[in-house]
Amino acid sequence: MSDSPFTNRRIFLGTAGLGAAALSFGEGVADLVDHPVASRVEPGKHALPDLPYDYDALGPHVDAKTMKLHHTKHHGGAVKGLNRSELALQKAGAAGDMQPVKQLVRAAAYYGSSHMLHSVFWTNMTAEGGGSPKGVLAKQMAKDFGSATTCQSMFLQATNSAPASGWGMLAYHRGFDRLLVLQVEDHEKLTLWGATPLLVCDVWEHAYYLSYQNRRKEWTSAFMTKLVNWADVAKRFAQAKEG
Ligand code: MN3
Repeated sequence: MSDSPFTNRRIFLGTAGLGAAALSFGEGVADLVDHPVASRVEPGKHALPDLPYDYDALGPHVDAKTMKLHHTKHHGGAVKGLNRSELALQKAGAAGDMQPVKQLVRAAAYYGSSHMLHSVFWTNMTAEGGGSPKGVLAKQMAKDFGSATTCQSMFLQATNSAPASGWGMLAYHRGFDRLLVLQVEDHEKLTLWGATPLLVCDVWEHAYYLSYQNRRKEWTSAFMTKLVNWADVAKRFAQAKEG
């Protein structure tokens, strides 16, 4: 079972059978982060990255069961869905069959974006997180939003009001040379082309429901005040600016 754009999205409470999935753990998160262009991934060869910490590392702000479900079933399901879509597209291309293309390119965007955003999300958090952004990133926030605090408030407002299956995002747009606050619907909609995600907060219910139930604002507040790894966000900003 995996999240699907075409079937029931709210399935996670019914997928409690953990540990049975034969997921391939391959490339680390850093490979997606540090070499976003140089490392080619062949169609169907995406791998679920390991987390940079244990499943219980972010307690009490995110419980271990949520982390394990989220990583193995939701992110893992997205990796499988992406691989499946890509291989089906390859097969359709080889057979000269264009009929399934419409559905498959949509599925690849959905699952592929889920894979990308979750890979950023895990590294955006740390047990010793929260506090204030510093250095060049804080200066850019002040330049683009008036202050780093305003940027953080706007990020939270956008995240709290994102679609039920969605994300909040702080991104850098190289063409504008500016930071942007965005919302994401599902994983791939409401984007602005050319924007590189720096900080993302998952507000699909699977990200927080076991600990926070319907209290999304408590989750996003804990995310901002206790979990955000500003050093990772700053690193991503420097890389996005370099191009
Ligand atoms: Mn998620």
